[in-house]
Amino acid sequence: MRKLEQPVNSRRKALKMLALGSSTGLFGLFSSAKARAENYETPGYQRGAPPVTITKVRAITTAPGGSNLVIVKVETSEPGLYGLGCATFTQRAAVVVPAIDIYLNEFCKGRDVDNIDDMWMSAYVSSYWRNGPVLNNALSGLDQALWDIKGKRAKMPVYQLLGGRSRINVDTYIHASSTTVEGIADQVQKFMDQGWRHVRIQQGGYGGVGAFGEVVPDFKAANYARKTDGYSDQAEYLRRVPKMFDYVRKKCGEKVELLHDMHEQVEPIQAINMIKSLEDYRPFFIEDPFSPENMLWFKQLRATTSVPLAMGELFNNINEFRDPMASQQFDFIRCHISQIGGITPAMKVARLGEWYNVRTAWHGPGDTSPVGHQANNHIDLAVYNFGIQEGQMFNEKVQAVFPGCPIIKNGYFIVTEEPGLGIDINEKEAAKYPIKYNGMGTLRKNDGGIIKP
Ligand code: GCO
Ligand code: MG
Repeated sequence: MRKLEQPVNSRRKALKMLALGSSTGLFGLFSSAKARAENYETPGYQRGAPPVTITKVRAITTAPGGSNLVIVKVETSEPGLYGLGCATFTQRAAVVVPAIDIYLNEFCKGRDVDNIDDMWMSAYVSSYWRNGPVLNNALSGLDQALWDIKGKRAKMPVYQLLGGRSRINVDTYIHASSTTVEGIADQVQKFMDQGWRHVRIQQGGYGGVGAFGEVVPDFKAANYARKTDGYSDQAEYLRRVPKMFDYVRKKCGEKVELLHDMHEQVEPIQAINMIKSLEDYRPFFIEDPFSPENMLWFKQLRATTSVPLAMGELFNNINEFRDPMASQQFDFIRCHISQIGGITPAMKVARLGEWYNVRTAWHGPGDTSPVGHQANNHIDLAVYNFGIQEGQMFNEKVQAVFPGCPIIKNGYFIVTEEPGLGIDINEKEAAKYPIKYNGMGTLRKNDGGIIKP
């Protein structure tokens, strides 16, 4: 069959069509991207108003209650509008400051305040290496401050942005600690009379430090290690805890919920045996039976006893607790929410817990700042699977530094309807209490071996 010669002009026409096709294709491509961009409407409340941007991210340190606190202040392009967040890593407070003042400030300047999750994730990966206590705390300060700003702009308390109220207020537990069981029982009774339903009982410091008489351990007699190092008689501690529960239950009755923090200070197998021996005293929860390095032991603990367990103030990242939560190896998640990066990740942890009946019991002693406590409280008020909140009473100095400090009434942290996190900072007052450069004390066994604090 004879091949048809293509007339020149038809080839030209074909080439023209081809070019036209591809340019329209290209035009289509660009126009579709442009068209897609056009679908992203400037939100109504922004139309006509330039987006509110971050002008400065800076750290404020203070220690009015004795604990080193780090607060992040995010200043914005809207006059008078700023947000506060907690970045408190009390044992290394000074190293969190440059992560905020140098890196986060540079990273955030000029950016829109509204896109919190995007800001969180972009800042989180911007260091490439991530998931550590210093950078997570800095990130938390930024994150909480952005939620504070969004609440102020929406003229709503943050809990409303997190889904609204799920309960009247935030039930708390308070600490009863004394070197004698009589002293502990008196405090428990006092707190019950003041309206608390949940009380944590500790004899002496963690691991019973200072409660078992003046004992000179062998390592001190041998002048080994520093004079300031502490000593814990683990065996004595393990014998005393059941006796403490027994005495307090007999003195204060069956109704009060009793909690205890083991602070991961004994060998895992010892912890399992001791917790089993507490079943009859119905603890509300036993906290930190193991250190985060010993998560594998939870399987055996779970198989040994049904005493409720709480874990997690030392957790920094999802890899440490996602699977143990999903396999229900403990009942309460105790994250120090600035240690995991703030409200944004804490809400994700709470939601994860909901599906596995793991309730929240966020870390909240004196080295969570009042701003951090407000962040805890707003989450606690909103999420379904709230368990209990560690309570803290703030002295006058702290209240003077932090106007809007959360208060406890009848055992409840009261969350107000103030916009944002409902708390402020008086920087002049804060400057009166400079932070100190101290870490956690060192604790040793009789022979001088280190005990994880
Ligand atoms: C708790 C904690 C604290 C920590 C302290 C460390 O349950 O409240 O265990 O007491 O030891 O926050 O700085
Ligand atoms: Mg604890």
